[in-house]
Amino acid sequence: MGAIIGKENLASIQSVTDNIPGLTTYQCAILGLDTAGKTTVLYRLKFDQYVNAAPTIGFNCEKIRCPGGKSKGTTFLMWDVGGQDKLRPLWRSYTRCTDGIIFVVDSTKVDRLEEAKLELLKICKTHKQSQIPVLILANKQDLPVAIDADKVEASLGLKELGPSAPWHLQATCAVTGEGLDEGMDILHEMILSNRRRRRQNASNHIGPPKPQRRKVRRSQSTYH
Ligand code: G3D
Ligand code: MG
Repeated sequence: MGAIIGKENLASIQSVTDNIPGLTTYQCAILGLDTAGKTTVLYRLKFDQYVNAAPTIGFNCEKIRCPGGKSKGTTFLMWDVGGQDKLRPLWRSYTRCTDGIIFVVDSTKVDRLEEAKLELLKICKTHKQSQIPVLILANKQDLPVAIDADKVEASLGLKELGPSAPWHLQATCAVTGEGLDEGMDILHEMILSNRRRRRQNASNHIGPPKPQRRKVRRSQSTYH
């Protein structure tokens, strides 16, 4: 005989599975302007080595398992979506049901930071309601012309995003993998606290059962 799982039970099952690494696979979209380093980040996380990939036409998808830190064993299904302006309208479909977003920024392209800022703002506005956590990677920090993470943060106007978008900015080099594990740990933490908040909101909306009302015919019709 099948049992019916109510919303409250489902929420408590989720809170248990969230704490067992590998039991839940989180969905994550990797976004950012073209050539920021999204695909390099994806393959660095997947294979723990540098892969020189061709420009992405469409998307790449990989299941990755965090190797260390607090998020050790946590699995993510990563969607790396092309960043050319013609492909950006697709981002919306990839972020609709996602648990987290990784937004990759090329820290050497100062002249493209305004464009990156507008795209990031658009994403955060679209998901204001669900408050999807965003991990921003100030990438290519190995290159001498890269501006530091504080300057990237100021240029993207992250402080102006407000409480509707939980975010964290991490300095990275996707070629060597520096900064990626730390960033993934924080993204994982932000996802867990967002899920806890959503469960809390959902359980607040489950009130006591409503009294049954007698059916009353409120209108009559002459229409046959
Ligand atoms: P995208 O998927 O965002 O379009 P890619 O970007 O991952 O394809 O990377 C674009 C180029 O940037 C690649 O070089 C890649 O090797 C390089 N790159 C990515 N991350 C870093 C980084 O952290 N440091 C440095 N130095 N280079 C990086 P090519 O030469 O293939 O264009
Ligand atoms: Mg790519």
